[in-house]
Amino acid sequence: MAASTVNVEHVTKLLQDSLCELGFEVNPLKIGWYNNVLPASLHLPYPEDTFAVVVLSTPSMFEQAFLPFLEEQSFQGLSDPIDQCVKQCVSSAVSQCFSGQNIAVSYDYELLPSRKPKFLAQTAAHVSGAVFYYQQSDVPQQPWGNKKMYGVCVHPSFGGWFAIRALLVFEDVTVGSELQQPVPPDCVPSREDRIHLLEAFNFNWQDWTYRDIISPVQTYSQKQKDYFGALPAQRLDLLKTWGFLQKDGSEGEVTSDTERQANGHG
Ligand code: B12
Repeated sequence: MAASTVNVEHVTKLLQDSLCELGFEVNPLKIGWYNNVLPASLHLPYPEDTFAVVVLSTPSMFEQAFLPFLEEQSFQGLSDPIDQCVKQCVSSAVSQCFSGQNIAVSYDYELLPSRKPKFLAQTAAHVSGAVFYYQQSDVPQQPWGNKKMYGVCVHPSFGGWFAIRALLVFEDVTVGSELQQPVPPDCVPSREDRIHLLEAFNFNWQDWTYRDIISPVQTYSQKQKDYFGALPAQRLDLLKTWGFLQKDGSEGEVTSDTERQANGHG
């Protein structure tokens, strides 16, 4: 299919209509914005005006998409239930809204054969303007010496109570100047708070205090906290206690390509 231009608002609204009620947020971007901040080895192989959308899950995804997904017994065992649910929601929205179009969908947990992530979720979310990605380099006179500190995104409404789930690249669609790059909302402007944020994310991520660096409009429900607070093997047990899985363990072991499960990316 030849490259075509697109009405960005129309495409974004179509996806939004389908994914918002499931607790997702969609944010448009151009591939050039993403590639511009990355070294060539991490570029996505598309022209800079290529249209893309980054998909985030908000706190309501758990109740609006995940519990119904379990209820429908769509869970297959073998891979992470949340990943399966997100994949089902995103791929059915894509095929309903844009059937026949070439759309490359990458999920946060997918790796290339080189073991690099298929896309850098935090960079994509930052350049789309959905969140601010706070990195070590955003702290003047860093107090950590040579220690590598992982960066963390903060959402202006949800603080850290969200996850970045997928990148959709509309391979045959280019956009022009009608899509302007938004400035991400800097909701942690002070050096002190940025230090506090990065230390909480790197040293105490299990206590989730980094998620409350700003006052969020909504956090995860207690049920969702129980789920993401559990290790993967315990999560299956939780699902069993909630009545979603058979107690004989016939769904098998949950495995994943990445070690993310041990950390419970929620
Ligand atoms: C591998 C991985 C890990 C690894 C390594 C972490 C790392 N950051 O490298 C481990 C296992 C340690 C890990 C742990 C966790 N992780 Co993790 N992880 C990932 C994963 C899969 C890839 C990250 C990665 O490899 N990045 C590569 C490095 C090199 O990228 P980078 O540091 O950003 O560097 C680039 C930028 O600096 C960019 N750049 C340069 N200049 C500029 C300028 C600008 C303006 C911008 C925007 C970019 C930019 O260029 C660099 C590359 O050259 C992502 C999902 C994904 N697909 O991205 C989740 C992800 C980063 N993890 C996430 C989370 C939540 C966690 C945990 C809290 C676990 C949990 N329970 O949820 C812990 C916390 C960290 C800790 N204390 O251990 C979330 C972060 C959400 C957020 N709010 O930011 C992500 C995005 C997953 C998700 N689905 O939302 N994780």
